Amino acid sequence: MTQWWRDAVVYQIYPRSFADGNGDGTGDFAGALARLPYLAELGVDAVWFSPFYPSPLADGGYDVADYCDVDPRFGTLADFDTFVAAAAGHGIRVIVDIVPNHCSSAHPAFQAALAAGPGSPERDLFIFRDAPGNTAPNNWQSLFGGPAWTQTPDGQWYLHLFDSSQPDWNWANPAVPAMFEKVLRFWLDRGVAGLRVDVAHGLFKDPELPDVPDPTPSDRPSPWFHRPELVAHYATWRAILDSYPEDVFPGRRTAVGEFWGDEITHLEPYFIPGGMPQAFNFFLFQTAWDAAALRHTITASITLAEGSDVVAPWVISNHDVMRPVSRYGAPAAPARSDAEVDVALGTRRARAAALLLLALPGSAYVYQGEELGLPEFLDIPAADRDDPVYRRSEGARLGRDGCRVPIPWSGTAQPYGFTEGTSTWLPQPSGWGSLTVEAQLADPTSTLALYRQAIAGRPAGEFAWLDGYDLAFTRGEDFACVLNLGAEPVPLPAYESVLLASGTITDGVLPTDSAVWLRLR
Ligand code: TEU
Repeated sequence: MTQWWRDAVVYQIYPRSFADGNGDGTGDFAGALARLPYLAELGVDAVWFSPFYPSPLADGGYDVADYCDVDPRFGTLADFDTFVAAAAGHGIRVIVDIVPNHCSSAHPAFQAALAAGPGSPERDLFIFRDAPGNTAPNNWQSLFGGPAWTQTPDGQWYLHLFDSSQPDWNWANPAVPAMFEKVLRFWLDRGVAGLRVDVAHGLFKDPELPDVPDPTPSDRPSPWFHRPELVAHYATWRAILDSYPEDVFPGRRTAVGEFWGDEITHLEPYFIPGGMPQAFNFFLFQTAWDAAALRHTITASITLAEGSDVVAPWVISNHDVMRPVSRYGAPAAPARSDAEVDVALGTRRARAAALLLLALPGSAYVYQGEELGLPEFLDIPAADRDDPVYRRSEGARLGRDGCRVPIPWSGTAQPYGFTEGTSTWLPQPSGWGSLTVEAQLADPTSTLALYRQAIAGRPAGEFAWLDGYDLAFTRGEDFACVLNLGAEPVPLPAYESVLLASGTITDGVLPTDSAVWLRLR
């Protein structure tokens, strides 16, 4: 059976912010359904929905209160099924987000654990501990800031690697993997093509729960990340995926793990035969705008996947990180206000990065709005900010709201066609009229046009670095992608034609901060 995901382009939908179908200012399945033709025209092979399950939305839905239903704000299970069927009609597969490390404190199992009290089997589904005095059981810190433990009224503490409203499941209790197997089957039986696995390097914890010398949050192997049990665990999930027939669409079901690491080597254990089919490669966007550094990252990434049947999709943005335009447009330090971003510079570089992303071998994930070249909205008023990262860090970290702003579809002012209502759940900035889908569809030089052409014309064939360039490679016999990250224009190799360019090519010269796809002679 085909492994369709090996070279697919997958589009990430953040449901709250993609398209609103009922006028309440929050995105939903009805809105997404109406925009399916847009996705089909963009040419993507699949969409991945960030969580849409019943949730208090304390962490944008990554706090799940029921893994097998749809939050009424997004629609119903029937709306989900309608979307899956309609997407299939456009040749688009659907991937859902599984959040196995933690749930919402509103989940019935956690509520039952609170009620049942210390020592109960209900509490053993989570990680509850006694601790002497008024100090937490150990020195672990939440990734969102502050201690990773919260005390309950009866004195016991529970572990949460993220927000205090996101208690961690106890994966050492066999009831937890058994429950998640049912969740997987629930969605696979509904015809989803795959799963995105949240915090895939989490789940299992060192049972001793030891103090660590340096509790600063990081993604290196630790008593809570990259535990050895994970590899065998994901082999069982792969077996479930592979047990599904090729009924709804050609090819196997897939799963993509959100494995973060501080170093590429931290991901090595997952690249084995029979591992989770895909493990995100976040190193591309974590690498500075520097040709040598990017070249090093790309080589290491390709080497990582060699010899395994695991794919490491390329990513330059998602709902957790600053949008590329703002990242590349404020190279010295992460910007904290819109005034610090050189949008023109960032846009040139983000367009070049898109041609890199879509020319590299293997699959690529595109986050909604990336194809429009949206900048981060950094100047969101404090009162409107929603991300728990902002709240827990008391503003020391701005959080991720700026990349989650509702998509501008049309018109020249807020809400830019996102909703038929007047307001949106997060504010949109003024001045996005030229960035709307409508405006960009009318402009053959737009970033949207670039993405559409690049997705339609992705190269195939063997990857090889092109000698004599800082950052250039060939695919097969006659395709080349050349990037210029330097300060001077770069003369291009002899070519038959320019297939696609992120900037303007004159006299066979590639301007700075741009990329080109060439048909070689
Ligand atoms: O993100 C995971 C995440 O943020 C950490 O695992 C990661 O280690 C670190 O932040 C990167 O250095 C996922 C979701 O994508 C995110 O939106 C959620 O907030 C988070 O899990 C909790 O569910």
